[in-house]
Amino acid sequence: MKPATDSDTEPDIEPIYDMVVVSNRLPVDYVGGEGADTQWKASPGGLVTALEPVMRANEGAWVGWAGVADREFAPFEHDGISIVPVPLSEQEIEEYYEGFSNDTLWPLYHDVIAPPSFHREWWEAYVAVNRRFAEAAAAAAAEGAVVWVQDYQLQLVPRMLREARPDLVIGFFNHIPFPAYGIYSQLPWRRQVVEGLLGADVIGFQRAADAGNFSRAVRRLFGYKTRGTVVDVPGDDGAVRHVVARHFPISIDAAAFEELARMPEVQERARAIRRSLGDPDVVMLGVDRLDYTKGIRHRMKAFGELLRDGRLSVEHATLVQVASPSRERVETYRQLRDEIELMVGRLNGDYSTLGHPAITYLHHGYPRQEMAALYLAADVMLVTALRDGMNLVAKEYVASRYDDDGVLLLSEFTGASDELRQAILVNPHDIEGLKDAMVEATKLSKRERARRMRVLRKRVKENDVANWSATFLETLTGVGKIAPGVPDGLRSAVAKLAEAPRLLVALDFDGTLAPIVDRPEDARSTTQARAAIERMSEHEDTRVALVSGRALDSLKEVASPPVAALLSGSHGVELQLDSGGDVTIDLREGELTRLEQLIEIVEQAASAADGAWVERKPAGIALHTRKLGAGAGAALQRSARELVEQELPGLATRSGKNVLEFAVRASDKGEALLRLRQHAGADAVIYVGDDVTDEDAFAVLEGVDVGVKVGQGKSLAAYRLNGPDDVAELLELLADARDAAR
Ligand code: GDG
Repeated sequence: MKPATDSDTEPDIEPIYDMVVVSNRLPVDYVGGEGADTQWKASPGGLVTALEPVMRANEGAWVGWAGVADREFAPFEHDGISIVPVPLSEQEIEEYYEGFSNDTLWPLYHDVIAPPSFHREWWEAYVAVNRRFAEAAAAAAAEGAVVWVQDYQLQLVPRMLREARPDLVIGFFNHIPFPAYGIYSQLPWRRQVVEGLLGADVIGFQRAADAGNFSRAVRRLFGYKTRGTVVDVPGDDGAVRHVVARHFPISIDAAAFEELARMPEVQERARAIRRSLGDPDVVMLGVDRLDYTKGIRHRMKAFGELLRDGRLSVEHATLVQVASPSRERVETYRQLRDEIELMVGRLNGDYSTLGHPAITYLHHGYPRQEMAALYLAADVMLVTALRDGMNLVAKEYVASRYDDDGVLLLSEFTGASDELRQAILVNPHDIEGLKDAMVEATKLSKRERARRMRVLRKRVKENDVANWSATFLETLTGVGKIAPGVPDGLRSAVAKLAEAPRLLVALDFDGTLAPIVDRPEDARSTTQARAAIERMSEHEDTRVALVSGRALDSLKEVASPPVAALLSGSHGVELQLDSGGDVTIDLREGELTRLEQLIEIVEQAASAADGAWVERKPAGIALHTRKLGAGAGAALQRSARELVEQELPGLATRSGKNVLEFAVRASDKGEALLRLRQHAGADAVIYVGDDVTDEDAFAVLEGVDVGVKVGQGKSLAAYRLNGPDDVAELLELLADARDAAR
């Protein structure tokens, strides 16, 4: 295969995804095979669990590396999520991943526990690979989409994305700590990295302290103003962009862990584990990736000294250490493994007796179920990290202990220690203190264990991973600020609007008046909205307009608009200004010919794919791919687009969710609204819509006009509502106010 270079970055994907996650690794691993026989296996990490529901609900795409060098894969669909693989060459894996990410940034961000290496060629590879990820994300993201970039390997992506696609809403989450400026400032590329991050709208960290360190770095390096969690970033045009930098502590799927732990076979396995260890009184457990940040040596040193001093004995207490293999090609990690294995050998040689191991050391990865059994088998969980963004193991242990038993010993240098205050908190550098805490943990009464564990469990259940992603995305998209009902600000704006002598009430249909349904022909306005519209239409000085992307005929069919309503269909191409009157669209000769050709090309392309259907519109055609699934749908859209471009270059295209439209005459809802306003002679306009195409209409509002965006997503509208029910309430308020004003 040809090596991945900067030039072959044209990803084979349509910009149709409203939600795009970008992370170094994909949620699937390449297993083997070629072409159609390529096999993939889900790699169920915490992030996948957290984002799966969001991704499915939004038909999202996931951009990342497949975990194998020098291979290119076309985008595909896996379990309802569209996967967009980004290729990495062997050299890039060495320089960008093992080098700059894991041997420069990782040690630097973990308070230089190990010395970071700085190499200029690693930095160059980091820049090049970040650019490739940014390009892939830009290619997949629909207009106004939300793109959520994950972790320290991709810190330059937010800015690169913003430069390419200013329309996007960009979030970034840093899973590891962000160090104090004194340490961060060692990085030769410290300005570029902060600039990279500031391309995001929201930058998330694990702890408040991390967010504070970041804000300080911004002030020191650029002198930008920061107020609380907001950074003011000046743009080239003098305008200021507000970037939020704050903490969003990550968590786990607590219910899933509890469910695992409650399985009878897991409990039986937990008992078997204890028996195999010689049934000691106390099982201590450590579970970590084999990483120098995790404090594995400190914990073993403390345990060894307790055995040496006779404060613990192997008949009474044993230590199980799972150290799952990690980054084995990085030299520091090889050395660490040697050191730990030497220590384990020594301690076991010195203290184990037949049938009573001092330390059971396991250099393996285990299935989740086995992890749950280990958690259940452990009386004391040792989390002694020297620095850790969060530490999910601590939370998994707590979630598994539905029996309210077990003791968590937790380093205060983990993010988790901010929340899990009822753990026995330790400073792992203080070996004497650590030893005392370990002995204390073995001596806690059952009652005290239960008291602490109940509080810990409550905390982990309340802030689970679904909560984490929802909170982050709410902050990012502004949806969190949409309270149910009509907000006060909008109420007063409506009161003012109602005083206008002539008012135009312009409304999108699908998703605004009518809830979104599977079959477009089944869409209907809410009863309440219809009633309010009818009331307003009775007054000659209030004109109601429906402004839709649907063809006018289809709009009339589903909306049954009042006789007096003005109608705009096909994104403004069709206008009906008098009931029963002529639709103002007369295609010129050339346009008619092009339309016929267009219909032929698209219908032929669609006939090749089962489930695709085309909708003829007066000045264009829409290709619907919803029933094909995202992967096949995108492929069909791609081929249709290519065919049309070849045969009829220069046609207006518009891609929406599962639909690709071509038109022989370009128009949009903004142009439609200007015509409608003029026709109605309106002094003021209110426009309500939920779609990206409604943004063209919001863009032409002025003065006292009111724009209301329904649902999440970036918008020019000044107000927001949750959905059609709240739109109905708004229209009722408006109808009342209009009645009262006369
Ligand atoms: C980074 C940050 C932050 C481990 N061994 C096995 C296994 N694991 C699972 C654990 C846990 C996860 O891996 C490890 O998560 P941690 O949070 O403990 O640590 P990092 O890998 O360093 O993760 C960290 C995290 O990102 C999330 O933001 O908390 O601070 O460093 O879920 O259970 N899972 C299985 N077999 C193993 O052998 N199945």
